[in-house]
Amino acid sequence: MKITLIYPGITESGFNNLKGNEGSWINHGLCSLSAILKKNGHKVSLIDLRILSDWDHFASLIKNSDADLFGITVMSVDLNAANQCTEIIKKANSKKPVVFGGAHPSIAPEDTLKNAYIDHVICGEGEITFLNLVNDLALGHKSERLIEGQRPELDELPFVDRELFSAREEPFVGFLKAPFVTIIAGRGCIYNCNYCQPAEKKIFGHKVRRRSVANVILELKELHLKLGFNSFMFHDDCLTEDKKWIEDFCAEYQKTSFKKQFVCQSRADLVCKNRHLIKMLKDIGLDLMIIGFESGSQRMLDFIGKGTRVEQNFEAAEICHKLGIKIWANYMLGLPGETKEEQRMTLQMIKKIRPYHCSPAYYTPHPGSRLFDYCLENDLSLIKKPEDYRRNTYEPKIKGIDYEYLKDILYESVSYGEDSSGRYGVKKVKYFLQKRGISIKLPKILSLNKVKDKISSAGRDCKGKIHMFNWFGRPKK
Ligand code: B12
Ligand code: SF4
Repeated sequence: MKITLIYPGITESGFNNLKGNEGSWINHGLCSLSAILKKNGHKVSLIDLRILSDWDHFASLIKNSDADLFGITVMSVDLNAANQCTEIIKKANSKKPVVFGGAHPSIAPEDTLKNAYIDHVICGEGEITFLNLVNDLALGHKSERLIEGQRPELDELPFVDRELFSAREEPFVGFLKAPFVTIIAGRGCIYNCNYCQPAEKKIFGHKVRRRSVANVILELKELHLKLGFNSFMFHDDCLTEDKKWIEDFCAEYQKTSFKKQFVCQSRADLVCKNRHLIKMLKDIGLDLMIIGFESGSQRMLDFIGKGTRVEQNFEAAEICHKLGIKIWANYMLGLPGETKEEQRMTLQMIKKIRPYHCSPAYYTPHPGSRLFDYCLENDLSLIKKPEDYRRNTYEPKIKGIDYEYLKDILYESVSYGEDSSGRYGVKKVKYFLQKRGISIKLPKILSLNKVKDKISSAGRDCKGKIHMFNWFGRPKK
């Protein structure tokens, strides 16, 4: 069969825009589906909405398409875009099946099925079940509309088909050397943060399934031969959760004699608990650690079910500083019921942590999480449409939060990021002057680190495809 997979991830940046360096990243879910379909003799192509000019462009591709079936990956934010794709496909040829899968269908199957154009929805992991469905449909068999995905043995899956996406993956911070790749060593998360779970458990189950160390190393070696990459990032939600796996990985990785920078995500409590693991990871190339510190208020950390303590946030940061690992700090502002005092506590926390990069978000309720349900039950959400599920710092999300006040906190907090102090320092001054009715054009001042980042980014891509991170500069729509 000829299958066209669709990546509809245009909600944040729109069409014709591999916006920000993350915008260039492959979608591992689709690449994994593609690999198994191709291995079983099917032909697979991709429509990546991010590189199209508009809906007419999409419609013309569909009109000329010889695909027998379309498969669309859907995060909650992209639901409208995915539905629009389906409508265009069905208007062009109502007989071609459209299959939805991914986070939103797994979390909210009934909501997904509301779109009568969708032929099948696969919940959870798709490799085995989608392949079976495609094979059945090829034989003219009928199948259920809602199908529960069967979990694969990760080591038995072929490596993801990176050629599906035409764009080169770009590093998202300047000090990471290109070529850059993203990789996933496992699926699932055992933790229970209220702003996230049970979504992850609905997609991947209650346990973490990790690929064997040998399997991951083999993929890295293959990638080294094919792409000669210099840096990489683990997408795993919490890579350091399995002590034994990390120890084995570090030992085996050392044997490759690779000298590559890498990035992974972890939690403050785990960094504190297993500092020797963090040292081992640093020794083999860990240069940046993404940590969800989330809040400087213990009451808020407890409210979101993070399972960490504010003191652990500080201790984890100290461990990283001592080891020379840069910190990418995720934190939330504007949680339901958060007081101004608590917001200032988060600001103070960021000041003390001294991250390399500050990555704040206004708390955004996401479908599939307990906090999302809490916000609905208590009529707290300002979210009106799926697109509003994007996490950002320019759209109010929760009733009762003083977002004007939060802006002060936000700008001051980001100024403590090592990479952005200059830029946000200027933004901050502008913002405070504006508040006093003074509008001036300040020269663009960059911190030394930002200058270094910019130079290395520019060197990486002379076609100017790279846009530097712009989390905060977006104008209000
Ligand atoms: C990497 C990642 C990103 C990357 C995506 C890069 C890319 N090009 O895909 C970046 C950083 C850009 C990103 C952004 C966002 N992300 Co994100 N991201 C992830 C992360 C950590 C890994 C995704 C992944 O590769 N998983 C591994 C693959 C194998 O799993 P998978 O994609 O789910 O695919 C499997 C199944 O779902 C299914 N499947 C998937 N698609 C399809 C299609 C068909 C047809 C079928 C049959 C099956 C199927 O089969 C696949 C194989 O088993 C996940 C968390 C996680 N652990 O999955 C969050 C996650 C997907 N992201 C999430 C969110 C909220 C966002 C943002 C909205 C955050 C924001 N900044 O506002 C944005 C939205 C971006 C957009 N679309 O506009 C949520 C989604 C929740 C939801 N309700 O939709 C998740 C689940 C994290 C969480 N727990 O909150 N993200
Ligand atoms: S936020 Fe991270 S640590 Fe918490 S449950 Fe979700 S994936 Fe796990």
